[in-house]
Amino acid sequence: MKIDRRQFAGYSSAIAAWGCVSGVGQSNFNSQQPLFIATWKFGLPACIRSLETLGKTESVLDAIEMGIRVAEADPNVDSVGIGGAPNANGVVQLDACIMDGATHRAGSVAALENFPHPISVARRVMEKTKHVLLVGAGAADFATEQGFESQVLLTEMQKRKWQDWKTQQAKATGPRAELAVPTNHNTPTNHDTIALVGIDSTGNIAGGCSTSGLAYKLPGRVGDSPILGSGLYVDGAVGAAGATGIGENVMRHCGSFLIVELMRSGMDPTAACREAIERIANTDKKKPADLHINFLAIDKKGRWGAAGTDAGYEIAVVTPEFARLEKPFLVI
Ligand code: SD4
Repeated sequence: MKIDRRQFAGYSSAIAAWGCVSGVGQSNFNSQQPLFIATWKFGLPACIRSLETLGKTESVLDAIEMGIRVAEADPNVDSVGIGGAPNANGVVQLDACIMDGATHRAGSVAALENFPHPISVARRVMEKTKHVLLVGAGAADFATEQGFESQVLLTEMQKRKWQDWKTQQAKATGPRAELAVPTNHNTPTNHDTIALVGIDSTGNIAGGCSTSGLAYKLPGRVGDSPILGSGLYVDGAVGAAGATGIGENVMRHCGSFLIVELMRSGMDPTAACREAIERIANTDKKKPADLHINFLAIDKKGRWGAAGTDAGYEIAVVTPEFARLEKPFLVI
C-alpha cells in the first residue's frame, strides 16, 4: 500500500485531534483507507502505533507487531507482557501469535517465560522456522538464539496480588483449576488479552494476539490466544477475528475460525461475532454471561464489528480519520 508521507502526518494529527470518543457498534468503512481494531481500552494506543507503523513501513504485519508491543511494554496492562499476571506458581508465562491473511503464514509461542515481547518471538517463529508453534523452554531457547533480551516480567504489584491469592487459596477447598479464573471481568479496568487485527488500503489483512493468560492458571496451561483458529484467525480472502476472555470457552469451539467462516457465508462482522457467542452458549447449555468470551472482527470490505458477554468489554477502532473506543454488542 502507498501512503503519502505528508498525508500520513495529516492522519496522525487528525487522530490526535479526535482523541477518544465513545462510539457505538460497527459501521461501513471506506476500504481505501487502513483500519486497525483491538480489544480493550489499551488497544487504542496499540492501534495508533499500528497505523503509524503502516505509514512508515507499508507492512501490515509490522503494524500488527509494533502495535501489540505497545501493550506488552506497558507494566500497567496487567494481563499482557511486562506486568502480566503470573501462574499459580508465581511465574509469568506468556502466549502470543501472529498471522498473515494473504499467505496464511503464522507463528505462535506459548508458556514463554522471561521475554517481554512474545509477539515478536512469534513472528520470528513464522519467518525463521518451518514450524508454527513453539512452547516453554524450546520457545525461550529460540528467543535467546534470535537475540531477544530476557528480563524479569513479574512486577512488585503482581507479586503482591499473587501472594494474596495464595493466602486465600490456602483457606479454600476444591481443585486449583476452578479457582484459576480471571478476577478482572466486568471491573472498570477490564485489563485483558490484546487481539489486534488490521487491513491496509490495498486489502492486506493480518492479526496478532498476546496475553499472560488467565491469572493463576495451572503452570503449563495454554489458552486460546496463541492457538490459530481460537484466539485469532485471519483469512485474506474473508477477514480476521480475535478473542479475549476465558480461553477454554473459546478454544473448544475454534471461536475465531468460526467467526471468519460465518463472515465467508455472508454475515457482517458484528453478526458473525454474535452468532459465534450464541452458538457456543447453546452448545454448552450456558447463559452467554457465564461464558466470559468477547470477540472482534473485520472483513475484506473494511467493515468492523464486535460482540461480547462482558459488560465492560470495549474495542479500539483506529483509521486515518479517527481513533476511538466503541461499546460492542452485548450478548447476555
Ligand atoms: C486466555 N483468553 O488465556 C486468554 C486470557 C484472557 O480474559 O483473555 N482473559 O484464556
